[in-house]
Amino acid sequence: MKKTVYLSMAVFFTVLLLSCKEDEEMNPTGSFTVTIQNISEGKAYFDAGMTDVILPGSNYSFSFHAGKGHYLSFATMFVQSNDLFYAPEDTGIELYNAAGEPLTGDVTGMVHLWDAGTEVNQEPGFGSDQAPRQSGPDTGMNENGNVILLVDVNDGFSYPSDQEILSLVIEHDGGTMFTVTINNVSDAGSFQTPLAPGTWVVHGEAQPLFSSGAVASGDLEDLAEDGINGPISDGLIQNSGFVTPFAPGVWAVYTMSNPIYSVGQSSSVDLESLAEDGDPSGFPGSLNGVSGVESFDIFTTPMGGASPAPIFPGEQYTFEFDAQPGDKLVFATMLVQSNDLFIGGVIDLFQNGPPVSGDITSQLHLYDAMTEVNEYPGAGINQAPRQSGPDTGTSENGMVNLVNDGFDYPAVTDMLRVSVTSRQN
Ligand SMILES: [Ca+2]
Ligand SMILES: [Ca+2]
Ligand SMILES: [Ca+2]
Ligand SMILES: [Ca+2]
Repeated sequence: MKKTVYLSMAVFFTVLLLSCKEDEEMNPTGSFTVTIQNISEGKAYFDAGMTDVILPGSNYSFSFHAGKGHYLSFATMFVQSNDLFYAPEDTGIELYNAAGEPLTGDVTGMVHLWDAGTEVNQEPGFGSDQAPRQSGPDTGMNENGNVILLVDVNDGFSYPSDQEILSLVIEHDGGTMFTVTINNVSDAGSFQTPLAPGTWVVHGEAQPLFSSGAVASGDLEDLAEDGINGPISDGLIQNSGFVTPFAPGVWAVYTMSNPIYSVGQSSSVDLESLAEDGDPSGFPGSLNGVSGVESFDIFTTPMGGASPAPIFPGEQYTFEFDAQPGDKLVFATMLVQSNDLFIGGVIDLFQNGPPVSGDITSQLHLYDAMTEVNEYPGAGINQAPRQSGPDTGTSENGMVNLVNDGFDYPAVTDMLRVSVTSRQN
């Protein structure tokens, strides 16, 4: 009986000893899942603003940046009317041709007089419900119509030609910058009218102000009947801005030096392709066998997606790996609406013992691979969405740096959220 107890105790201690030894020899590892989410607020338009009242014989100019694929729309009331306004076609004026050449010169022929369809027309310059004479805003007989070209209205009144009232001149100031001037030339003719405070917007394929043949918005009605441009402009401005996808990228777990980028060091050809063209495909080959690199892969397909693609607002990439104390994670993903910018970060995967978890976005930075000269964000002709092919643009010194090019970018924390979940093994 005694013997059995001693034997059992011996077995127990042996097992205890063995399991302790095993714990000592085996490094505690962690399993990690990283999620990179594009949290940018989607914007329908690129830029927007207001125009002032333009009296006969005067003009108003405004400037903006735009890229290939951008259009200009604007609207300004023909004041001596009930609800007429000047504007281009509902899809706007295309600012670059297919070859990427900017539109310049006198483009008055692209501007038309529209009827908002919201107030019954009276004789131009005489109607008692027209802005200069009406008792207050929104006075006049409801028309219950649609936005259509005045030439299609047939209201029986005669109107001055567009060219007798205004001219529109577009200048290209170099790079991605344009200046547009609306001239009120009605002082030279027999019918004089102010052009009311208006609105402008730079956009992609869209009908931001109205759709020809459809009912006008209440904000357009205010602009067209009363020259009230605040509500329509505020809506456009709030819905305009720089928004970017993020491209497929690369991650690595390592112990020694960052194998993907180092500030002040030359970009590798693989980093150049990642940063300029969103193409990380060179990394699996070049990271293979690098000293201190323990694991790595590229991330290419958005969660829930079927094939490699950038992540647009609301979308995310995710990847998983195991690591042990002393390991760091690095990853990089291209800011797509740029020439060669990427967001990267280095994360210590174990801090004071347990594997890290949580939101690590504050540890990320916006870097410039310095392999291609930066253009205006979201408009440059050599940036990935608009360039004629990969690796197109003017080269620069190639030494990775924090971005410092004088352009405004949203804070990293307003564009991405990167979070880590982990468990100790
Ligand atoms: Ca009307
Ligand atoms: Ca009116
Ligand atoms: Ca650059
Ligand atoms: Ca490029």
